Amino acid sequence: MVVYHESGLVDPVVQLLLLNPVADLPHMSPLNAASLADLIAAAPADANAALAGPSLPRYDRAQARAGVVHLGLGAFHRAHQAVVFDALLQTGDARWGVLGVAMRSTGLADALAAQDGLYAVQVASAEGVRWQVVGAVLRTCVAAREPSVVIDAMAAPATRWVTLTVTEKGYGPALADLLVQGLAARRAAGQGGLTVASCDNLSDNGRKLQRLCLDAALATPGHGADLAHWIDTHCAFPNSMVDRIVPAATAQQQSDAATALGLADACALATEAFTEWVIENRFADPADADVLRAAGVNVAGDVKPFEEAKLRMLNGSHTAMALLGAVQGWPTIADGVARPAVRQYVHGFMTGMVMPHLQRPALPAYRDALLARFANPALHHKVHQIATDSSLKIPLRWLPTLNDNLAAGLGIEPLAFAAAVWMRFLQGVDETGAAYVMSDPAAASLQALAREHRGDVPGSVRALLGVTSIWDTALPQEPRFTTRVTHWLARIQADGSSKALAELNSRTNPNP
Ligand code: CS2
Repeated sequence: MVVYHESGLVDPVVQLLLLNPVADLPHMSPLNAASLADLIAAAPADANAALAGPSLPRYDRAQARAGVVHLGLGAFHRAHQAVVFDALLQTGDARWGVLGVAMRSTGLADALAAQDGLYAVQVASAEGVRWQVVGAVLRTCVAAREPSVVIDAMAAPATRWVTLTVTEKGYGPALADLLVQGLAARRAAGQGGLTVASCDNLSDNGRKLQRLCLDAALATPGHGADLAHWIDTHCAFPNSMVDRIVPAATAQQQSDAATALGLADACALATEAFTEWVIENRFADPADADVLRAAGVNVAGDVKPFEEAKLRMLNGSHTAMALLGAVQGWPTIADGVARPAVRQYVHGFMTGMVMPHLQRPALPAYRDALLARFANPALHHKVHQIATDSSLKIPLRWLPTLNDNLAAGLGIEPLAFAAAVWMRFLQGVDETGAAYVMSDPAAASLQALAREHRGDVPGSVRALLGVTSIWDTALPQEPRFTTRVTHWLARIQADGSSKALAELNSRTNPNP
């Protein structure tokens, strides 16, 4: 086992691993550069495919350069962008190695460092399971512990990109400060600009990040305007849509990795076969467009149709199911869509409420593929993981759909129901009586509001829809919405969410 030295915050994933150590693998060698060399020697490249062994990074990692500084080293980056960079390194293009930066938690960064940045990804779908060892992460560090490493890396000649997966709540002053310090150092060092690519589930994510950086640069004492001008003219902030379902890693993946590789991997994780990255054609180095295309990335003039479809269909359904699962007490998304009523609800929500406003082509096929992905039995994607930070996710995932439907005079029942489920979720106890802890920066204030109005449905709805950071100002004044949320919360409180859902399905959602 890796010994984690912790002085501050512990990454929840690592915490889980610490609680569930892989006790039965005490004598196994760790995955690292030396054991990878042994694996490669034992499985020559041509034999690899035939034997269907794990796919391995066969390029010379010692020659790879850290061209990418990634902020937000977590499971998602490691199973998504790092896999693309790994594929580019595999083609012999040595520019795509990654410095993986954890923002605060030290556990994963240090565990990866102890394995020379290597980790195994289990790619699991109904069709089967394959393993891939990813070699793109060359080094790791922790921004809160060693900010100068991040700033120096951003100023380094080899660095070409910064990518980010810092979650919805990460787009604040601390991030802006770090990026602007790094970009200022780069400018002072006389280096060219960077591509700074947000890979978070925000609409218009590139432009939001650009605004954050420019505002922070402008506020820099002394040379703010010059710095902002340099960033604006030399750096590119493409919008992007990223998609791959990557549940938080558990000890199960460690023991599965041990079986698959014959090595102990404290950083193993699991994901699905599906992966998609659509990125706006806006790069500091325009030649990157073709390079990324060759690795399967969709470089597009306009990301919006893809981003809207993904946020509203996938993430919108995820949040609705996560809250319902938390309230009803089923543990994973796959458990949810295995229930005919939940499947019918999600199908009806996407078809009736979301799809009419989207431009992505072939939406029925996209919807059906999503339902199949949700049903993936191998993923064990926990509803409480997705319910995390719902107060920040709801505005991005539900509000545009609600506003579009209200503006067009169309029905809004599925999301009125979901809003009522969210209100029931705030009670912190599911319908079987089991208590849970809400993980949300607004948990304390939202739960206090819910408690204050307990037993008073109209009062609860008024108070909770009055939280403008979530619901904005127009919706809470819209009786077509408020009366329906009140109806559904009353039904849920009186008869439970299953009966309420049955009523909703019988009224609005034709059986798929
Ligand atoms: C999920 C996403 O946790 C969540 O909020 O909705 O992480 C989702 O799995 C990804 O966006 C899929 O690409």
